[in-house]
Amino acid sequence: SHRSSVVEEQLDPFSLVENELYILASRLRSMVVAEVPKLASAAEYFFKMGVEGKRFRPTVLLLMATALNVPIPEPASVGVGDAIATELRIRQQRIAEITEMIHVASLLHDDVLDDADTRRGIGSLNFVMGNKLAVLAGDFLLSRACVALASLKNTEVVTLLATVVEHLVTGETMQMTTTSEQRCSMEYYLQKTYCKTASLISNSCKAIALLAGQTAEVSVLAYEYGKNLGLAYQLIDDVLDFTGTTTTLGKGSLSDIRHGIVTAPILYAMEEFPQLREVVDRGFDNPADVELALDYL
Ligand code: GRG
Repeated sequence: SHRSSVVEEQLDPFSLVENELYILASRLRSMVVAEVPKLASAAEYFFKMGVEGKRFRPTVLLLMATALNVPIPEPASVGVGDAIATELRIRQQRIAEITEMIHVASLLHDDVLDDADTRRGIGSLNFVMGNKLAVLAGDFLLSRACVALASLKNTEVVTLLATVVEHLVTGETMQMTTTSEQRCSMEYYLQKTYCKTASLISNSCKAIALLAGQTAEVSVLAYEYGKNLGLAYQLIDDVLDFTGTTTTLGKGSLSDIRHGIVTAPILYAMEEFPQLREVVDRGFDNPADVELALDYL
């Protein structure tokens, strides 16, 4: 019926930001243009059509902007309110772009560190162009993100997103240096996951709220929302590593456990089956231990 189609339309929040995501894609492509041809082709690699990924972060941020932007009262002269609202929204679009650039930079460096050969269903940049260009392309994206961030002229927002980069580096280091004690700790897992995944989402959500002119109190709520969403996003990603296929993941499944990385599904199974801890303690160097652990899930 007409009524149900209206309801469905209202229930599809993504349609609210579809056009802006389209604009974001082309903005990003122009923001990552480099002068030196090799660097240009490396930097643009994951901004090409068809390999942009899910665009989860920009989607969340633009929806957050939609939820928080209070309509600006129309002043006496017609159209000024609209102009202010548009300017505000453009600044928030910049945050969505910067966030996605930081995210892609971290993916490029991550694939070098992990020596991964696939990403988003195609060859990783390090696989296609080598480690050196992948590292440099990541640095280049980060630099372009910094310049875009500075142009917003909002020191609080600069601090938020610069701190995220520290968190990404910290999370990756925590993952790399996990001791056997830490491997079995849910607290360690959550701290690492905050740094690796949730910090970028939570702090960029907070930046959207601040730019919307919301109070400190509301900006903390936006932060908390982003943090919980980010943790949930990583938990689902962890489950998919066990249940997904190469086609759905864009990479091989069981990659975490094969790299000795213990994620939430194993931690929860260990709570239920304490005998699993022995297997986890051995570190999953032996493929038979991977099979053994899978039996508990
Ligand atoms: C240079 C900024 C920078 C950081 C260096 C390597 C590193 C430190 C951090 C890596 C952090 C990392 C890879 C975290 C994983 C985050 C994550 C959930 C990635 C997958 O995100 P999706 O599924 O990917 O949203 P798509 O492909 O859809 O964009």
